[in-house]
Amino acid sequence: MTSRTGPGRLIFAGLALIAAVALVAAGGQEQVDEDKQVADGEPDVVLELTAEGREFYIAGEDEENPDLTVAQGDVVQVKLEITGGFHDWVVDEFDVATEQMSAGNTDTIQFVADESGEFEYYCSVGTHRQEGMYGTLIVE
Ligand SMILES: [Cu+2]
Repeated sequence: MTSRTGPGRLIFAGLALIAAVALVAAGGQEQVDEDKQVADGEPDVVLELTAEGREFYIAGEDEENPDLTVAQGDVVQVKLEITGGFHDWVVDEFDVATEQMSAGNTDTIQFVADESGEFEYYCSVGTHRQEGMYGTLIVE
């Protein structure tokens, strides 16, 4: 007989949870962490980024993994469009991450850059970060 609490059920529950989190993330306005992860209201800064290979770009520009500069206290909106491969955009210190997405998809996140300093943004997919897919978010 199969057990109702066997590993298969646990895996299913895990997948359902991941799906639920993904749905919330896709909604954009739902709040995972009201203080930081999602900031309501109009952004002070909108960063339109693309990702392909092991590089992020400011949309329409050529510099690979560019420095991104914002002011402390800014509500920062990041629109990430995947133009090749499978990627996300993460900054640990601000607890922000887009969805991991394949080419053709876009995700928008918003957070408050409430600490000054230099922080690494990176792609958390596979070994992309180790392969150089990161840059610097400067909050000044
Ligand atoms: Cu990546």
